[in-house]
Amino acid sequence: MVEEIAAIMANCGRCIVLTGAGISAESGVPTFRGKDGLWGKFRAEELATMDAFLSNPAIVWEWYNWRRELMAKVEPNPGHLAITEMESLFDDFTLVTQNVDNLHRVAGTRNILELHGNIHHNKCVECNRSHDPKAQIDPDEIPCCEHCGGKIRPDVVWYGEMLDSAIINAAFQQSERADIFFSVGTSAIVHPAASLPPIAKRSGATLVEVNVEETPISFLADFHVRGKSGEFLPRLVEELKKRRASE
Ligand code: BJW
Ligand code: ZN
Repeated sequence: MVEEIAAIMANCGRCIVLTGAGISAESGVPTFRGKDGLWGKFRAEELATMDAFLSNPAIVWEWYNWRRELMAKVEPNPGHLAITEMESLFDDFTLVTQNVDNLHRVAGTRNILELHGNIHHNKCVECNRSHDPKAQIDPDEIPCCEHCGGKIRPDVVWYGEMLDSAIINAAFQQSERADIFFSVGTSAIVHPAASLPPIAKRSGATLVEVNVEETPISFLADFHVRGKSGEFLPRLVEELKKRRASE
């Protein structure tokens, strides 16, 4: 399958890669769903909401402090690095990520649309103004915004919140124009990100899914690679490089 996909890629001008938590799993970052998606007795879905923050900001900050600490220690894996190399092999390449862990940037990928924000940034819960990125926030003394007195929260997108319109619109536009679209390490259930692969497919792109499991979009994929992104993507990039070199 590697050769077949690389052969198609070699004739493509526009490539999009959509990533989810699975690409960072091999770096040691827990995914959201499945058995790793539990934190104490809470599910991620119960903590990543405005309601949770309003009713118990301390526990939400404890969760984010724990994740920030973990994410500050981890490093990009061969999957992230392969995507960076892939970018250098296309004139038109966009990485759309649902991840907030910053690992794609650390890996050196440049054209990135971060759909769900960045866990290392802070903003005001009331007025949305950005605040100093501080590694840890004391859950018992959450700092307040100097402009409006609102509590400081992580600058990420919780359930029920709108995504940044410029970022999601750019992701929609690029998906409509893609020649080849990779959906990597995402359960493809959280919208609007989950609608990007079907949009690309409808617009004529070849759809490749790389996931250790089946997802709701697997049936749409032209190629469903059932395996780890950190193992498959480096092999694919090597194959593509060989083809590009012999052009
Ligand atoms: C590997 C691997 C390896 C493991 N290699 N693979 C339309 C229909 C129905 C509902 C909605 C809809 N439109 C909007 C909604 C509501 C909601 C939604 O989608 N709910 C669904 C659950 C049904 N969406 C929203 O609320 C969004 N806002 C919005 O649309 O605003 C307008 C609106 C408002 C109100 C009502 C209606 C519309 C916002 C979504 C924000 C999501 N936020 C989070 C938290 C971010 C902050 C943080 O990190 O703290 O984003 S939730 C969480 O899920 C996080 C992730 O980015 C996101 C996606 O998860 P992901 O990345 O796919 O991870 P997993 O764990 O689910 O999957 C990992 C995968 O990797 C698995 O498949 C593994 O098999 C695989 N894997 N190891 C390859 N080595
Ligand atoms: Zn404020």
